Amino acid sequence: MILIGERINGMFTDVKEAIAAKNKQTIQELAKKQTEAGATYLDVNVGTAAADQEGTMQWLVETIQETCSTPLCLDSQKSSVIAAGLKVINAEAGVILNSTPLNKKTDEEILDKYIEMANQAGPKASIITLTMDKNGVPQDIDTRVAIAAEIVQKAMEKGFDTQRLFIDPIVLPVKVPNAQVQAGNILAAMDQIRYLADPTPHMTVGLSNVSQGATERSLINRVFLAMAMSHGLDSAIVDVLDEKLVNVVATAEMLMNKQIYSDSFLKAYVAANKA
Ligand code: THG
Repeated sequence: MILIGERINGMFTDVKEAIAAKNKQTIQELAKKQTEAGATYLDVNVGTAAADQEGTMQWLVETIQETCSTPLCLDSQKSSVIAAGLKVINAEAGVILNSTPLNKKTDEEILDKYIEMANQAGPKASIITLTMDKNGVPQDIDTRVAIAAEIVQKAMEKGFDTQRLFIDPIVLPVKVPNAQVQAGNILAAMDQIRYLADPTPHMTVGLSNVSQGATERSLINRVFLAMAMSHGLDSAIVDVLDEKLVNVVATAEMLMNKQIYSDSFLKAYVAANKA
């Protein structure tokens, strides 16, 4: 499982305050703690408070890389913010450009631009593409799969390895009225997306979206993660500091026969992830 640590996000009060005060320590500690806990990548999202989003992205990337060599997942809806991060990043061990829709009303060619940016960033640069197009976020299974198919087709046309592609079916909060059906729709869409190409594209989700505003947040996150893994999810943006969530990942992988069973399979998983 490719775990992307969600905590360096200006949506969280401590990160927002650290950005405003240019307090490196808070950011560097979150980078180290998430790496220790098993993060494969660290998500980096400036949030909405900072006036200079591009400059803030660069400050976050530089601050993290002073203490930590875990690859980064640059998270912004604005390509200029991703581009700013890429200018200062060390992407030798990989980087994820998070994220782009297939196309937009204002920019039909947006995915092509992300493919170009990823290619410039190096052979290990990947892209998260949302199953979203100029008509917005689809609510049904078939439209999600159809958009995913177009994404895969475009990548193949451009010679972009499908293993550098992460498809995100967009998780919505289960608490939002009428959104409860979406969790099941996402699982059904993933059942088809996983067979769109060989080798299969990665699939990822912003897991904590599902429980936003709900009680029992961590329980909802953990259960949905286990369910999604059994439908082919191989990556997720998660709270890796939730130890029980990481234990769910290890257990699901063991039950799916991806990790060998031993009585110490939980410890073995974290140790293997750190190596
Ligand atoms: N897909 C992709 N990228 C994403 C998302 C996605 N990036 C952002 C987000 N969604 C994933 N990351 C988070 C991070 C935090 C929360 C949810 C998703 C979260 N935050 C608390 C809240 O809103 O209640 C903040 C709590 C606090 O202030 O302390 O839930 O879907 N590709």
